[in-house]
Amino acid sequence: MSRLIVVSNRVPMLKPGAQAAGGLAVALSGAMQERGGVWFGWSGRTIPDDAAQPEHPKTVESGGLTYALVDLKQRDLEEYYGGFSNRMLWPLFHYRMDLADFTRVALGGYYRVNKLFARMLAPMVQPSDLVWVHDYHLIPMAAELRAAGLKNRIGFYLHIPFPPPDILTVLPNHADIVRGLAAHDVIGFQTPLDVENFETYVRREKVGRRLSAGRFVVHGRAIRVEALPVGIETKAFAETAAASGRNSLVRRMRESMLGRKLIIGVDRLDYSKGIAERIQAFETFLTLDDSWRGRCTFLQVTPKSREEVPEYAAMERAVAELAGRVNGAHAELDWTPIRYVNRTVGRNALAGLYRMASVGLVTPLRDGMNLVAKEFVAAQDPEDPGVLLLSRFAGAAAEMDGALLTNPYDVDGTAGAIARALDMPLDERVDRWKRMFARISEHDVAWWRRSYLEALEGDAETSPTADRLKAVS
Ligand code: ADQ
Repeated sequence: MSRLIVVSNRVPMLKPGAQAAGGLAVALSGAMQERGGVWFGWSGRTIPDDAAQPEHPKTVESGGLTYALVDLKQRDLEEYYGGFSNRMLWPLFHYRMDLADFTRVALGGYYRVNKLFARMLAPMVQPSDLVWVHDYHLIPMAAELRAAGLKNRIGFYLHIPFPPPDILTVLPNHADIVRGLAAHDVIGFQTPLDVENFETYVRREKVGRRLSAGRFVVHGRAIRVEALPVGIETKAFAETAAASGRNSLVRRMRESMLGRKLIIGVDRLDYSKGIAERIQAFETFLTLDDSWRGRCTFLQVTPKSREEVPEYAAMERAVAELAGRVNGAHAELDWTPIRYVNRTVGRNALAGLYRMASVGLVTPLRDGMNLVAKEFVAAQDPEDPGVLLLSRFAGAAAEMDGALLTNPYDVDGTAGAIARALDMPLDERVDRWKRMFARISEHDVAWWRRSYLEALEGDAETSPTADRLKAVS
C-alpha cells in the first residue's frame, strides 16, 4: 500500500486518546497510521520577518504518526493566510464579492508560501507516495511539486464551495488558480453543484472539457473530478450522544431549561454561517407566534474565529449587539430568549446539547458542507428526534432530504419554518430523521476517506498515462 502524505494549512496533532479532535482529523490520521506517511503543514508558529527561514520542516512523531511542521514568517503568514486565503478566496468562494479584498501583495505571499511548502515537502516524498492536499490555502502547491519533478499521484480536496464562473472570474488570477487545480490527478468537491460550476468554468473559459462522468481534461491533463461529500463519524457520535446524559454540563443545561424546548445553533463565528440572519429569524418567530414566548430557548454556541481578519472583528460586535437587543426587547424577568455563548464545547457535551434540542438551526448563507447538520442528526434520540432546519445553500442540503430546507435570506420564511419544526408531530419527525440517519451512516467520514483514496490510487482506466493524456487533449 502506498504511503500517504497529507498536506493542510493547519496540522491537528492528535494526542493518543485525545477527544477534542474532530472526525476529519481522526479519519485522515487513521489512513496515515494504516499506510504510513506524513502530515505536512504550518506549525501554527511564526518567526520574525528578519529571521532566516529554515530549509526543512521540523518533524515530530506523535501517536504513531509523523508530522512535518513549517514555521512561517509573520509577514508570510499575514499575506498568505490572513490576506489572500481569508480575505480573497474565502469570501469569494462563499459568493461574497462585496467582502473580497484583492491585493498583489497578498497574492505574492500566497504563492511564496505555497512555493516554500513545495520546496520543503518535495525531498520527503518517495516515488510511490500518494499526496493529498487540502483546501483553498494550498491550490498552487501541486504545480510547484510538479515543477520540482514529482510524478506522484497528487489529489486535492476543496472543503468550501467552488463558485460559479461569473464569481470565480472576479478573481484576477482565476486562470492560474484553475491551472493549479489541473496539476492534480483528482479534484474532490463537496457536492455535484461544485462539479457543475467547475465544468461550466472550464467550458466557458475554453481550458478543457468533461470527457465522461468524473473525467475531465483541463489544460491538457486528464484528471478526475468528483463530488465526494465529507461525512462525520456517525456511529461513534451517536453513541457519544446516547451516553451524554452523564455529562455534567449537559445535566446543568437540562436543569436550567425548566422543561422549555431547546433550539440550537453551533457555528464558528463566520459571516458565511448566517448567524445574524438566524437571530433575526428567531426574533420574527417570537413576534409571529406569541404562544412560544417563554416556552423555548435559542442557544447559539459560537467560538470566535479568525479574529485577526477585520471583517470578523466587526461581525463579532454586530452579532453580540443583535443578540443583546433581541434579549432586551423580548426577555421576561424569568426568561431569556437567546443564550449566546462564545466558547468551544467538548465533543461529549456538544453531542448531548444536540440531543436535547428540538430544533437544529443550521442556516448558513453558503457552506461547503456543514458538519454541524450531520452531527445534529447523528446525536438525536431515535424515539424522539429533533428537527433539522437546514439552509438550502449548505452543501449538506444535497444529502439531507429529511431536513426542513430554508432560504436564510428569507427571514420571515425561516421564522415560519422554526414554528413548523417546533410543532412537527412525532411520526413525521421520526420519518425524516430515519432517512437522514441512514444516509449519514452509510456516507460517513470513513466512506469519504475510502472513496477519495480509491480515486486517488486510480486504476489503468482512471489514471491515464501522460501519453494517453496527450491523445485526449
Ligand atoms: P467549517 O467552516 O469549520 O469547515 P463545519 O463543517 O460546520 O464548518 O465544521 C465545524 C466543526 O466545528 C464541527 O465539527 C462542529 O462541531 C465544530 N464546532 C463548531 N462550533 C463549536 C463549538 N462551539 N464547540 C465545539 N465544536 C464546535 C469547513 C467548511 C465546511 C465543511 C468542513 C469540512 O467551511 O463547509 O463542512 O470544512 O469539510
